[in-house]
Amino acid sequence: MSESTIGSRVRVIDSHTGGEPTRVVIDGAPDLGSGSMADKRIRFRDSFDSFRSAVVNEPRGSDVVVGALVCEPADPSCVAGVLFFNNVGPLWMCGHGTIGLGVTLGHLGRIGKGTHRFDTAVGSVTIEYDGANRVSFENVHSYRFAKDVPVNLEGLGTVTGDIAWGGNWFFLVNTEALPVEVLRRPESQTAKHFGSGEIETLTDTAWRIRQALERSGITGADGGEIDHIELFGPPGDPKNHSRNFVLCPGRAYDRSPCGTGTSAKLACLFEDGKLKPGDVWRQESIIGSVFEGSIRIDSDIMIPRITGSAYITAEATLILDPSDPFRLGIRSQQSH
Ligand code: PYC
Repeated sequence: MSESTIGSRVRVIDSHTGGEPTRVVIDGAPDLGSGSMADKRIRFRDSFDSFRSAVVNEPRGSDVVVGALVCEPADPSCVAGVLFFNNVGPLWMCGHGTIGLGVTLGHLGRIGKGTHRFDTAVGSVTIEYDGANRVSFENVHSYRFAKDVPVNLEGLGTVTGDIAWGGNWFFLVNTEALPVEVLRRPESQTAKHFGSGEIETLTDTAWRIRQALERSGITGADGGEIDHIELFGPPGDPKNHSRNFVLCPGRAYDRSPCGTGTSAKLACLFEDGKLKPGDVWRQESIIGSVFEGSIRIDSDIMIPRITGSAYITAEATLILDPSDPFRLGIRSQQSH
């Protein structure tokens, strides 16, 4: 199937994990051929970008929707292969999407309560599904690449942050020095009560950090683009340890605490000696939803485990009418 032969019907199941939507494509996806999931990701990126846009972008989706294309796994121990993507391109991995996929496959009766493995573009991950709405997953090895990296923001001075891998590249910034007091509000004022101006301040600040990283040539290992920015403040609810605001590659913010972002945070805590195996870290999102994180060490390698809940919101058939001028979605203007 080439881009020009994208079908006219695509079956999807929508869910949300801690408020962040996932759209799982269960039928009508292009055939990505054989090879590793990393190979399939490249084929998907280079040859089927219109399919990506048709599924997640307006008018069928929005900048916030993360897509998950289910395909044959390359690793035979896995029940499914999955490629995650958003409004501007493919992601490497997605934590809230992994939880959403688990609940979606459970909803379809394709998996039951128990342990299963998914093959992703960055390696296999193991999930534990409770048979209803709750999923824990063991992510890929996560680690801090660099600590206290200074970056100069025009008009805001220098901020420092850590660069860490949690399945995507993150720049993690404690916001004490930033004019985003909205992230330091007390319990009663989670994002449900924020004005759009306050979310825009967070978005603008995070976006400026991302642009400054790009301008300064600061990357993850092997030149990996740091395309997720994670700002931290104290929790809104004292039961939790911290609240975050995560800006994704297409300038949409994660409504959930971000599974890969929480993995990156666990890596930094571990390397700072602030988290050890057996501890539970409760990461709150900007809208007050929570992921529980913990770690295990396997031959010197840190493996994060993230737990959250997802809920099915729709079963749908997307219709790609050949006469529709926006059949393949309205492309996002944000750079990737
Ligand atoms: O949960 O890892 C995540 C994620 C990445 C982008 C949006 N959500």
